[in-house]
Amino acid sequence: MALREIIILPDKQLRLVSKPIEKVTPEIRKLADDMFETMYDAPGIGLAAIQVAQPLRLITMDLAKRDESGETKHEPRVFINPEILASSAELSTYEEGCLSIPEYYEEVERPAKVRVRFTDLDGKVHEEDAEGLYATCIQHEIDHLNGVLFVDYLSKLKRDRVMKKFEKAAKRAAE
Ligand code: GNR
Ligand code: NI
Repeated sequence: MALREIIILPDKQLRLVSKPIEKVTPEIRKLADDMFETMYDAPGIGLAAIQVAQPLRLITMDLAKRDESGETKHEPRVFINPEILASSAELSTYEEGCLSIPEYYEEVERPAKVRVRFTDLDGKVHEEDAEGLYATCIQHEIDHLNGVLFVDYLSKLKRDRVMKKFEKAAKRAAE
């Protein structure tokens, strides 16, 4: 396994539409392994391949919570070519963050429940109902596959402010 660099705003690659994965090759398995290592290291609860500069429809996620003994068991999940089949009319609000927009958090309203179809690393197709943090996270990650970021749901004022902040920081770093 290897750590990969997470790209951050204003990197234009974050706006790419990622390509479907036709076959689970050793390269795809290696990419998924590296994404887990990168995600746990960050740390984050989800990661889309484009965040490590690979425009492929691949997501890693781990929503495991600490149990009573204080230990965290890993619950690694891989989503290949995920699709949202249905979304609830009911909405829920969650304070979101993104590893590609470090140290910025804002409340986002999204459908509270979604039905999702995806393929796993064995090529098996699954359909699941997601709610709670799972629903929020899978929608946030599928947005990445379509070049959409959570700041796109904020007011223009807030979005412009955060985009400018990251553009300035990139310019300063390039000097
Ligand atoms: O680690 C993450 N936490 C998070 C919190 C609320 C809503 C979505 C997320 S996903 C984020 C990691 C990330 O940027 N995934 O793309
Ligand atoms: Ni994100």
